[in-house]
Amino acid sequence: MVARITLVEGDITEQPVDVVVNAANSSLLGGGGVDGAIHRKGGPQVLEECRRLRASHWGKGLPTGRAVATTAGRLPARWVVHTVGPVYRAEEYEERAELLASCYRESLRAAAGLGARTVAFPAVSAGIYGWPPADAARIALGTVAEVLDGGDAEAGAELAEVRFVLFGSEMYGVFERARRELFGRE
Ligand code: AR6
Repeated sequence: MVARITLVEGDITEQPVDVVVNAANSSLLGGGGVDGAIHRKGGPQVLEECRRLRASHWGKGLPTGRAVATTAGRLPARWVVHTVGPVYRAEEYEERAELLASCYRESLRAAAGLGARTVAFPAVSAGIYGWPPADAARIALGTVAEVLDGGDAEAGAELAEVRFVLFGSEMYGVFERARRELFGRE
């Protein structure tokens, strides 16, 4: 099952997958990092759909750990699933780590609901939100593997590939090490 998890170094806005996951903030109105890149390249259609989602459902903001879908505008993907990662805070580690895991579960559930077979994730919370990369990688890979292994039948069954798209060789190396630690050499 873990064979369906792949790691690539690159730019998530260039991935021709069914779903690209965005590390958004609760406003859903864009920001820096990967969020900025997705909105820049996706164009006004993505922002417009985010605005509509805010108006209809998420006037107070999308809660941390949740995920919602829009189409992908000019991106080569078909949809964007926007999820809100937790800001890192060591004093509230357990609670926030659970929220980070929830981002991956909820995003995969949303992707499965769209009939997606291929999904690309960035390292949610591991940039501006300050999550230590090695720990972010363990939570990301561990949670996705659980879903694919059938822990969540709703989310895992149809997914052929979950791709982590890591920005830069350093983050790629961190994920590669975490993958080896968690799953060995399979
Ligand atoms: N493709 C793949 N990964 C990328 C890309 C890209 N084009 N650009 C950046 N990354 P971040 P967060 C990496 O900060 O920590 C925004 O302002 C980046 O190097 O994008 O969840 C939102 O609006 C890092 O490894 O997301 C929120 O306010 C990873 O993506 C806040 O940032 C995540 O970094 C969310 O912070």
